[in-house]
Order: sequence, then structure tokens, then C-alpha cells
Amino acid sequence: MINNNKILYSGMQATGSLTLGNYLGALKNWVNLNEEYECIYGVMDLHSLTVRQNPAEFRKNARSLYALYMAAGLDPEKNCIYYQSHVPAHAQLSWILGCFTYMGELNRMTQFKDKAAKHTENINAGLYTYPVLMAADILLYQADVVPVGQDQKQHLEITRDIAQRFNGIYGDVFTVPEAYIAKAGAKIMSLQEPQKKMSKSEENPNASIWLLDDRDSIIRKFKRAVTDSDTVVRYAEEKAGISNLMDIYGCVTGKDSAEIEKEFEGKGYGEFKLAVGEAVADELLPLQKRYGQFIQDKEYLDSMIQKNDEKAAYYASKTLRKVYKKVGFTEPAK
Ligand code: ATP
Ligand code: LTN
Repeated sequence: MINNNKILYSGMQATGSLTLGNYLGALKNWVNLNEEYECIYGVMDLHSLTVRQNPAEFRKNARSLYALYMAAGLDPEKNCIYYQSHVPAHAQLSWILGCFTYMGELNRMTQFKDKAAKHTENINAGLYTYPVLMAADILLYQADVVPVGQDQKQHLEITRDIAQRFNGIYGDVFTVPEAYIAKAGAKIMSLQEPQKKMSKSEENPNASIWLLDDRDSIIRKFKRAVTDSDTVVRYAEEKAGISNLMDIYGCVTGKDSAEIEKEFEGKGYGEFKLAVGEAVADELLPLQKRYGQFIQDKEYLDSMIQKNDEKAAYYASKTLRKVYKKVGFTEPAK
């Protein structure tokens, strides 16, 4: 690639608005990684289509995601931020890799099982082959590392298996990527059902914090967060709600659980929840301000998208050409 830096690749689906889980588990940890890696981030709109989308809203969400990446601190001049659907090589490589993936492997994917259970009216083939497209995303760019939240670990494992299988047959074609899962914030749970992860596609408005929620809504949602009948702020498996709030507070303030327990010793849950709400609202305010500026600057946004789409397409086409050759496709007559 451009220099000798290692390649880092990640992305998010352009489905709905981002949650605090997406932010603390992924996006926040991506900032500054460009000092160490050549960073490439996709707006994963092909993946979004596995769930039915309203076209106008979908287009808006994808652009909003691009601006949120920027607002979180990813500079599009230093990070290649592009749209997955603008680079046809993703779909092309995905077909090929699908022929090197076993149904038995896909049957084991927990995300598929969860989403199939949630969308019983639309269990489509795309939902099933989702991990193959994700493998194509990563392998196209010869990524060394892929920063994601805990829930994506299984998809990284299947990507590695597919890459190793392919390399075993055709020689060293793909870099075998490593998952990079930050300890803090790797799994932020729902505020209403702390056994479930906080999710973008959540229907209960009190369960997720959206990055663009206003201060009052953020504080109100934390006040209503489900906890337990105890009164002590303490990190423990059986105290899922409080432990989740402690994780969130820790991510935002940089404090560990011992420090947090000490800070709220002798204080009730009410005071603790308010402190978490305020800390999160304070953390998100500058991001929200930057978002407001970026989303309005149509010209700059368009120019960055265009420039980075081209860059991504260039990298991707190199890998795809190699794969076409290795598998034995006939070159078109010149
Ligand atoms: P959906 O609810 O539509 O499935 P999602 O909220 O899981 O979406 P994705 O686009 O699938 O969002 O994920 C984007 C990134 O955010 C991934 O790296 C994922 O691991 C991370 N992530 C998602 N939810 C959480 C969470 N609750 N805690 C920590 N990280 C998360
Ligand atoms: N499945 C991912 C989004 C995603 C992704 C990727 C992440 C699609 N392709 C490639 C990292 C690398 C998710 O977060 N749900």
C-alpha cells in the first residue's frame, strides 16, 4: 500500500443512528489509530440491506454515519473513509469466498441466529451469507487488524478460517487478520434489559442512548435504567445493570471500577445514575456540535467521499485481480 504501515480495517452498518455501544465499543477507539496504521473505514451499506430499509432514510443514515465518523475524530484526509457500495469488488470477492465457505460454518454464527429470530418475516439469504461479505471487506484490503466490539469476534474467526483455507489452496493471497477488541466498552448492554447488548435496531427508546440524543433525554434514560433492589454501587456479575452503568462511566471518565465504587460509597443509585447521565452528555456534546457542522458542509463531505472511494477502489482492485488470476478465471480478450 502507500507506505509500510500495517493496514487496519473496520466499519459499521448504515442502519439507523449510532448508539453509545457503537461509540464506546468501536468508534471512540478508532481515533488516533492512524498514527500507527494505515486506516480504512467503510460505511457498510451492502450489509445494511440484510434488513429491510426505507430508501430515503437509508440514504440519509449512510451520510449521517459518514459525518459521525468525522465528528468522532476520524479525519477523512488521514483515514480512508468510503462507501462499501461504491466499490464493486466487495460483491465480486464475496461471491468467490462464498464458494470457499461451508454451510456448517455459517450455521454456527450467533448473529445470524439472533437476527433470524428477530426478523422472522425476512430471513433472507443475505442475512445468512453476511459473514462472507464481511470476510470479503477485510481480505480485499489485506488488513492486519480489525477493531470491533466483542459481538463481532466470531465473524473475525470465520474470516481467518476462510483466508487460511484459500491461502492453503492458492498460496499466499490474503493477509490473515487479527481482531482488535478494546477491553473497555467492548460490550455495552441495554439500559432496560442489561442481559442484552445495546443495539441500533432496538425498539424500546429507553434501552439505547443514541449519539445525537439531547442532554435531557440522555439523563432521563439513565435515570430510568434498570438496576436491582440492592443500594450499593458495586461491580458484580449478579448486578448486571449497575455493572453496565459502571462500565459506561468508566469508559467516559477513565476511572476503574474500584475508583467508581469509592466515589459512590454511601451514595444511592439515584446520585450515581445522574452522574453517569451527565458524564455521557458532556462527552457527547462536542461530537454533536462537530456533527452539526460536517453534515451541513455538503461540498466538503462529497469531495472526501469521492476521493476516498477512488482510493479504496484502487486498493481493492489490486487484490481482486490477484484472486481472479489465482482461481483461474480467463482474462478478457484485449
Ligand atoms: P444492529 O443493532 O443493527 O445489528 P449494531 O448496533 O450491532 O447494529 P453494527 O453496525 O453491527 O451495530 O456494529 C458496529 C460496531 O459497533 C461493531 O464493531 C460492533 O462490535 C460495535 N458494537 C455494536 N453494539 C455494541 C455494544 N452494545 N457494545 C459494544 N460495541 C458494540
Ligand atoms: N458486521 C459488522 C460491520 C462490518 C464490519 C466489516 C466490521 C461489516 N464489514 C468489516 C469490521 C470489518 C458489525 O459491526 N456488525
